[in-house]
Amino acid sequence: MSTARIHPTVTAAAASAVSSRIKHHIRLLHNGGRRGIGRRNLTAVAMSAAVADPLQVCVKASVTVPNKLGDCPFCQRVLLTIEEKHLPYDMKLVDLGNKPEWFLKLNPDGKVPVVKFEEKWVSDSDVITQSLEDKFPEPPLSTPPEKASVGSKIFSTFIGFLKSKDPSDGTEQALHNELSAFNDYIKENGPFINGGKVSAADLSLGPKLYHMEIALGHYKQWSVPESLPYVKSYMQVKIFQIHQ
Ligand SMILES: N[C@@H](CCC(=O)N[C@@H](CS)C(=O)NCC(=O)O)C(=O)O
Repeated sequence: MSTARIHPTVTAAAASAVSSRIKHHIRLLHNGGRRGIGRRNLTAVAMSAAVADPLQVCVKASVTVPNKLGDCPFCQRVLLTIEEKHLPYDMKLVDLGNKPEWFLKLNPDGKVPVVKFEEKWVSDSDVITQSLEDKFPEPPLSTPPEKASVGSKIFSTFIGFLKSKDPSDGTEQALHNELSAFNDYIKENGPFINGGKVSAADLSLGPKLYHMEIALGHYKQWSVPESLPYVKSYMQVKIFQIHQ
């Protein structure tokens, strides 16, 4: 496994924090057997479990590769949060193209991710990650309110550009503007949104940036411009790649 390229001017403290996280994830990868942890109902054994029973987590199954996690930034956000909190979990892969009865029974909306907390299935990644923070406060992952909205418009502008059929309608420029603002922010304040430590805002944004590049690469032959090196480095942090 290659070493993560974090930030062109990453500090020693940040590098060491990330490297211990990478070691943690390497252990998870070995437990999972391969990148992407692709076994149904896999129990991810974390290093310092704070709960006795694994959390039950339903996530999207890949549409192309059997028994592999699918492309869902909301599911990835939840899994990354659980892993950052070193909680054990059972991952149940759901075929969203043919939703099984057992899944529709526990979540009639039919959406993933869903997580079981105290016998109750909870949906929506915002609600789930907040519940994880409340129930398992260590390590704390909250992003300070004044930084919580950093990068928050990138996903909607990406969707605008993805859906656009008119190359001159300004949607590509709108996305570029948001990414450029994020590039400047990380250059000044990084390597993460809250400085040296990963926080909830990164765990939400990282998977979305990954999906942005995959989708726009596929449909528009677009990739993050070389002129935004801090965005590129941010996307390559290993913690975001564990469930890709
Ligand atoms: N706001 C929700 C969005 C979840 C969502 O849209 N999940 C998609 C997969 S990426 C889904 O379950 N789609 C299935 C469907 O709509 O039938 C969250 O943050 O969890």
